[in-house]
Amino acid sequence: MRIDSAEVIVTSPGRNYVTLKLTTDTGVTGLGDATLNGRELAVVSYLRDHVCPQLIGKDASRITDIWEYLYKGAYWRRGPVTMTAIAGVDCALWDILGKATGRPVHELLGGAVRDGVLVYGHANGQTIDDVLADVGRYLEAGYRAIRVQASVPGLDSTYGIHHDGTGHTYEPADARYPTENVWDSAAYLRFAPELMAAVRAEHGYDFHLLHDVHHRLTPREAARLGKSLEPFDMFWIEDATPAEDQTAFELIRAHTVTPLAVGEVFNSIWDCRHLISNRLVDYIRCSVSHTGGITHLRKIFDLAALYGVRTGSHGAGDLSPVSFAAALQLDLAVPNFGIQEYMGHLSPAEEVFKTAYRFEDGYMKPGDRPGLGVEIDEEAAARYAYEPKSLPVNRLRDGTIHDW
Ligand code: KDG
Ligand code: MG
Repeated sequence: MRIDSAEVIVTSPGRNYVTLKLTTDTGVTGLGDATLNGRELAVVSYLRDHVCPQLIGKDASRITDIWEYLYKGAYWRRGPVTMTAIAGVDCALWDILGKATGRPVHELLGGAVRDGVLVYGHANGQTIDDVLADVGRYLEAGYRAIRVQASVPGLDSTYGIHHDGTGHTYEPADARYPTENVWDSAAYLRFAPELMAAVRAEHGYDFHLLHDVHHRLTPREAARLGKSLEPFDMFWIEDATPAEDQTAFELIRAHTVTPLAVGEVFNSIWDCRHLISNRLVDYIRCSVSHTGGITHLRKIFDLAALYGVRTGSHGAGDLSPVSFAAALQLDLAVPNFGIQEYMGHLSPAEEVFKTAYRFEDGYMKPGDRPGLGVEIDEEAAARYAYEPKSLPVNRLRDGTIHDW
C-alpha cells in the first residue's frame, strides 16, 4: 500500500482550513488537518514544496517510520509549522490504516476505554447576565462542562466573546491585518471572581466550570487568580501565564489548588516534559494538529499518565472537523483522558466535511466508521476560497504590546 498522491486542499467554509489528502495505489484515501490559524499558507508551502514530494512511493502503513523520517529527516526540528505539517501526514496515515483494515482508529490505538468523550462548550457574553443566560442554554443542551468568558468592564474587547451569537465563532482571525485590543490585567483580576461567583450562584455546582486566561497574567497575578477562584470549584484555569515561561508554574502552584491547564501553543513532547514531570500542571492541552498528530500526541499523553496529569485537548473552531475527529479517536483510547474542548464549526463547514461524531448527553461519540470517520466534499471545498486573516494583537493601556 504505497502513497500515490498527496494533495493539499485549502478551503474557507466560515474560516480557513488546510487539509492534506493522501491516496494510496490501492485507492484508499486518508485526511489530515494541517491548519495553523493565521499562518495557514506557511504550512501549505511546507507541505506542497517540501513534504508531499517525499511521500510519494512510501509504504503508507509505516506510520512511525514516516513520522521519524519527516521529523529527523528535515534536520530543523519542532516549531508550529513543521509539527502541523507532520500532524497532517500522520493523521492521514492513521485514517488510511483504519480504512484499509475496516476499523475506526481508536481500535487500532488499543480500543475504547470509555463509552464517550466528555466535552466542554463555550458560554460567553458581553455582560454577566448574557453569560448566565448562555450557561443556561448549554446546560439545557446537556453539557456537563462549560467554559465561561465575559467582557471585562471598561475594555472594548475581551478574548473569547462571540461576535454574532451563533455560539461558533469568536474574535480570532477576523481581519486581514491584526486588530489591536487593549488589555488591563488589574480590571480583569477584579472582575473574574465576580463572574464565576455569579455563575455558581445562578446555576449551582453540578457541572464543570472552566475558564481560559489566554496567557495574560504574570505568575503572581495568576496565583492570585487561582486563589480567588478556589471557592467556585473550577475544573481548570487555562494558560494562566505565557506557556513558554515554565518555572512560572512553580510560583502559581505554591499558592493555589485551582487546577491548571496548558499546552495549546506547544508542539512537541519537549515543550511538555518539564511541566508534566514536575507535576506543575493538571491537564495537558496540546492539539492533535499542532503536535505532530496522533503518533506524537499519544507519547505526550503516555508521559502525562506517568505523573497523574490528565488530557484536555485543544479543540477550537480554527481546527477542522478532521482534527476534532482525530482528537476524539485518541481521547477514547487513552486511560488518562480528562476532557475535550468542543467549540463546533460554522455551518458551511458541514457542507465540506462530512462527519460521523455526535453529541449525546454531554459526551461526544466518534461513531464507528473506519479510519477517522470524516470525508471531504472537494467540490464544496472549492466553493470557499481562502481568505487571509490574522489573530488580534493586545496592547496595554499605555500602548505596550502584551500577550494575546
Ligand atoms: O487560534 C487561536 C485559538 O485556537 C485560541 O485562541 C483558542 O484559546 C483558545 C481555546 O482555548 O480554544
Ligand atoms: Mg485556550
